[in-house]
Amino acid sequence: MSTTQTETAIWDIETVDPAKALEIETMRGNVASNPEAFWLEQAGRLDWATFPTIANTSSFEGDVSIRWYEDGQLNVSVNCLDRHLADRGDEVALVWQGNDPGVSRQLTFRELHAEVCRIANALKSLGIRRGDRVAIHLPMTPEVVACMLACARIGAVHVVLFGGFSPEGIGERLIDSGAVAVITCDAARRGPKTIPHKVTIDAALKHTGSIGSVKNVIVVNVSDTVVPMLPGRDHDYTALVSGQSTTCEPEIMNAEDVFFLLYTSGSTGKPKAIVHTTGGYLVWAAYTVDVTFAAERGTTHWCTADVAWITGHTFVVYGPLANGTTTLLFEGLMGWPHAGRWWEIIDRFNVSSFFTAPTAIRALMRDGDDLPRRHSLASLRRLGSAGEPISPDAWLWYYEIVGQKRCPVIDMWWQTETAGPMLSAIAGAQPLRPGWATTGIPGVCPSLTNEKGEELVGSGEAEGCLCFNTSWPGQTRSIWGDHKRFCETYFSFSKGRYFSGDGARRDGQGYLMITGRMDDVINVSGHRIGTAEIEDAVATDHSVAEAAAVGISHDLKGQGIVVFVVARSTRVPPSEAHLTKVISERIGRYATPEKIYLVAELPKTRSGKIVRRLLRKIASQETDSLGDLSSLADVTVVPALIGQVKEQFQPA
Ligand code: 6R9
Repeated sequence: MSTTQTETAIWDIETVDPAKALEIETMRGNVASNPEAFWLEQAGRLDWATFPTIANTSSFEGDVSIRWYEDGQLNVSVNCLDRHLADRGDEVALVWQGNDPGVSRQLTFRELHAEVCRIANALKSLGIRRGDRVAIHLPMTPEVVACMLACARIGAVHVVLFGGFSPEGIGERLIDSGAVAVITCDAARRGPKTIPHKVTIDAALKHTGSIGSVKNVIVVNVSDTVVPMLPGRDHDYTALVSGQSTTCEPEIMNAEDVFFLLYTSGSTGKPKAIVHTTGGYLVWAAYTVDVTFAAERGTTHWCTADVAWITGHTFVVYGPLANGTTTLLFEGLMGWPHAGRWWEIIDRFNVSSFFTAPTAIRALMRDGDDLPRRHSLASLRRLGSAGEPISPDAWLWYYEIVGQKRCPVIDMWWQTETAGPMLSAIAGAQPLRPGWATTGIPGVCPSLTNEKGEELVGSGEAEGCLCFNTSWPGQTRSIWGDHKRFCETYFSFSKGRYFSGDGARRDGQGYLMITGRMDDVINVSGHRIGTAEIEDAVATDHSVAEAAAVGISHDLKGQGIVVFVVARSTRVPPSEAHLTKVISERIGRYATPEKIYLVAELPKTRSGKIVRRLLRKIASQETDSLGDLSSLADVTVVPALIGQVKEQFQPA
């Protein structure tokens, strides 16, 4: 898949620091010999009202019950704020860079604490109580972080929703979660555009009608947009919050009380809300950020993910703040008002760890090497990537051009369901290898099974379905309101294991490479080909910025392959014949696509995942039944794409 030469080059780079390697080896040894003791020790990363005496009481059998730190009690906001007040209260907790390059704000732990208490008191004044669900529908502004923490303070369950969801999409989620309140804004700013929020919520609430349970809507003024306000239901955020007291007694939660719900992106069918609970989640957030990114005090951590994604929850909000490090929040767009915007922010705020998704890396790569080279980027120490497989090409570009060959690139594999990274290289402890999500972090037990769910035992070369044999503190407890679906989705495939839905390949050293979602497998005349395999092959060609492969039905072969390609430069686009040759040479003739479409953009969710379901429909000329588009970052991509495909389509 990746070029052997490339792999060897990086594999040989001496990144191993013997002291670090020993530290991680010791952790692995400890967790293997006494997992209870290891995980209780990790619980010591937090301040508990009642320290737990037991760690893991989970069972993957029968009615699946995942439980951690059962007799522990704590409050998340206390761990992210109060406990830092004494020794770092005046250090910056949150750096906010506004959409407008001239607007930014910094909040110390003390300031953020005061704001969180004010909001918590405001929520209580509306009758919102422990266990109530509160939907948060805000752009990347300081208020989104403060509101999440305010929910945590009073024990309310937050449900953060993407700004880009349609009214129907939001309405459905409000009904499913039983939300009693929504916190939104007038309208969000995204680059040169203003995106309506309040009117979307109004339409969503119309959609929920009498089955909806929302009693209150709180509206933050983000862009001075005049919006209709319904007396009795709608409240202006400033008027409601500013006069409140800056102290608020935290609600002491049981470790297994529900902390938040998060809807997974891009899935078809009824939306599913992944349930995370309080104690295990926060231990896991604190642990994973520290182990993978070394959360040192006084450093600034920037994860570009939207907070409405699991990566935003764990790597923007809870992980950094629980560790007492500074987290950066950026309201705007990557390339606006100029292509070097991200690099400018890194230099301006001395970002030390930077974390983004392969889709963004590919887009930055497309803009060329000059832009990052024009910036110092000297503050960077670690680079992270998650969300999709990263091609060796993009990995190397990130490493060489952004990291200047001095910052390790950490490819982390995780899911909404896992709450934090499960597979990840640990800088210094092991050699890095582009395209490989490396190994399980200490405490997780990945395994591969065949298609019948039987474990491919050992650590030798294999390819199969990625499972986990034991629970971890941040594991999802259920699907909200549908535990049966939870058991079936994750635990029925392989007895006694959590099945991730992804495929993976293992090499002789136990390194794992993600081959893509198992449902993204295309079966051409009996040959099973992962979409990622085809996309990686296409991406090795330098003319290609991005590619997405889908299967369409084919009379003879069962399925045929269609590839959508975004060229790196519109001046010298690759030819279809050339790319077809690249694919058949790298994978085999059986992988020869039926058609390659050159397109300007691919349809993506706001977390950057390519929506292949939609491409499949477009490739099959089924454009009148495209289904729910609510998770798309930009719906205008769809008609453009249909037009480009129509132009290039030649009936067989
Ligand atoms: C964090 C997040 C989960 C799915 C997951 C997998 C893909 C995530 C990856 C990766 C290859 C990585 N994925 N990280 N694939 N390499 N480093 O993305 O959560 O939105 O729930 O998506 O994303 O397919 O199953 P989520």
